[in-house]
Amino acid sequence: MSTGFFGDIAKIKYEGPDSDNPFAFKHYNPDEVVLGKPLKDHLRFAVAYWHSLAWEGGDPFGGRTFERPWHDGGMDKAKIKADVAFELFTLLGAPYYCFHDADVRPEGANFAESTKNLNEIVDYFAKKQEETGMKLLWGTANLFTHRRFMSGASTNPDPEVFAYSAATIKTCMDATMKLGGENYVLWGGREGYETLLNTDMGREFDQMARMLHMVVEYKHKIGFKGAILVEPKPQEPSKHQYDYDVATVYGFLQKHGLEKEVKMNIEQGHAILAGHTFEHELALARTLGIFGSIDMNRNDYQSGWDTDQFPNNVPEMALAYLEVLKAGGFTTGGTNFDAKVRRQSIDPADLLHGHIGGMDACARGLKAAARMLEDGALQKPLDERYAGWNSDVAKKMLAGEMTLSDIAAMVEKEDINPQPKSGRQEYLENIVNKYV
Ligand code: XLS
Ligand code: NI
Ligand code: NI
Repeated sequence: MSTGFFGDIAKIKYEGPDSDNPFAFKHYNPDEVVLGKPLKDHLRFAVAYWHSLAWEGGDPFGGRTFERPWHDGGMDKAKIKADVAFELFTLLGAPYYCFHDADVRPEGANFAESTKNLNEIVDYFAKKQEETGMKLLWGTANLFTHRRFMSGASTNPDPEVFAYSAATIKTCMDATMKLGGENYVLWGGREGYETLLNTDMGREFDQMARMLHMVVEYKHKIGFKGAILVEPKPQEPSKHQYDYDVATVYGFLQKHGLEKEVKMNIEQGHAILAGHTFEHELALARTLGIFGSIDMNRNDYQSGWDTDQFPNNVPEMALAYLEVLKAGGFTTGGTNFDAKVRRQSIDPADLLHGHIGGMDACARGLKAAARMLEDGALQKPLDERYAGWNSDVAKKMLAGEMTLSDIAAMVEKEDINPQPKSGRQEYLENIVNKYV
């Protein structure tokens, strides 16, 4: 039975690029086969519960702009929210969703009551998943909104907050496991600091490492088959977020012997805030063997905060999906729209427009990436650029078979005099443009 929230809007179908129907896909045909696999299995789209269902449209200067029938309520309203959520996923043919505990259940008077509320909703979700065929891409714990977390979760100076956080993560991992979730995500919302005047950074790192070790231990204990993913972000809400970017998190994982256990959930907007491109973060994770999943959105390039807009920049997305494809594609991961409609976009239909546009843009990006890959459009020039390394002497240098002195003697004897070659950036940019 429909809630009526989306009126008479029917399931979104693919109608092709010539369609003028705003409630149709122009580029995302879920069954279209690309590189031997249907688009839906390449992209593995997920809707983020927090932005589309829980967020109320507030900003620092004003509160709620969205009037939703489930706001301000207890369990009954949480179930109405769930009904509408699964309608949204179904209309889009998502086929995945992601959530934090706090998005889906009312906060209880204490930990036990919050857990009871969560478990009741999890049972409700389980039924809805069965009815609709929707699946959980990942679950996570919100350890940043409630005031108890204002000074951090695992990195809090108060061990009681550490304990509360550990307990909450356990319940969220249980919930994720029960719903067949394919990953469990840790974004360190308030794991960072505002001022060193009140912060012992070394101690906080140790606390964070202990928590991550316990998460990994618990994953194995309960037999969770999904991936544990850390989501880097450089700033906001803390001035100095510890999980700054992929490189920083990798160093942390390696120091604590966790680099084989934990992978990355990489978000476009967070990459931009860190002063990187999205494809940089993806390429680095691929190179380090820790690529997991993506949070797809876009940041306003003029703002210094995480604007979480729906993505629409196809050339950028093509380069991002090229990295995903080079990493072998998603295994447990997927494309989670960690994106929200703007606060003036108050109609239920706007939720659909945001996702339809995002899904179409992703499909265009992925298809362009696949064609570039098939043609070796960027790989061939890259191979040419490094071709010198195929020579015997170059291989010897890399294999550690020559010392600095050997090399110096060789350069002198053979009068080696390198001549610069063009990096051809504009030529390469034109190739990308041809494919998008
Ligand atoms: C916030 C993060 C958050 C995570 C999940 O900026 O992107 O939404 O994805 O906690
Ligand atoms: Ni995110
Ligand atoms: Ni974010």
